[in-house]
Amino acid sequence: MEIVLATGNAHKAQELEKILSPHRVLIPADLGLDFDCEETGTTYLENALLKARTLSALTDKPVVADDSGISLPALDGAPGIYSARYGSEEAGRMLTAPERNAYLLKNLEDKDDWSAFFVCSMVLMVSEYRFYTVQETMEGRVTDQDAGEGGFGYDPVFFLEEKGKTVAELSEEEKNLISHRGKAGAKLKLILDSLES
Ligand code: ITT
Repeated sequence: MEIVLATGNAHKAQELEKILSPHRVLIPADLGLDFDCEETGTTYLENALLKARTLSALTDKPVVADDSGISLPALDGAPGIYSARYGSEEAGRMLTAPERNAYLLKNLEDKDDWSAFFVCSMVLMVSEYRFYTVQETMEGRVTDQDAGEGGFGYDPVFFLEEKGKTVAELSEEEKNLISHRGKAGAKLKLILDSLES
């Protein structure tokens, strides 16, 4: 099946292409669509639904949207749904991923608990009144020993005890097997398979 992904994040699209394979993942630009969505929700699910609805209004094809982020109990759940723009308001410009990671580490300087978890809320919208939602997590901790070139965003500073590595040190396949996005996508893939049969 051919689906359109409601994202402006090229790394996410790359990951989802593998996760949902052999279903074909298009991005809005492939269809000449100008997709832009203000994320005004107060939860991951609300934002994922907003992105899915916005793109669904522009195409008849099934749409997948994902809203994700990282949360730290020591920071009362921050940055959470604001993970993409964490620290950017204070800086007066959009920070790069390494700058955001440095900002996170600075905010953790006086904290003992560096445990963290990623969340991914994913929506498959077939039509306005037919959609499926999944939300998954990946647990770990933030490290100041950043490592690895893979993945994106907070991956170089997200350490997995059981692997002895950061997420950025995992192969794409390894990350997809255990990540918040990989697990959510695997469930939605089963639904996509069932829609096709
Ligand atoms: P779209 O909304 O256009 O899909 P985005 O990057 O703004 O792209 P989100 O609103 O879902 O996406 O924000 C998620 C942010 O959380 C993302 O920019 C990363 O900083 C972080 N993030 C999410 N998943 C991640 C992952 O698997 N590894 C590392 N960082 C991740």
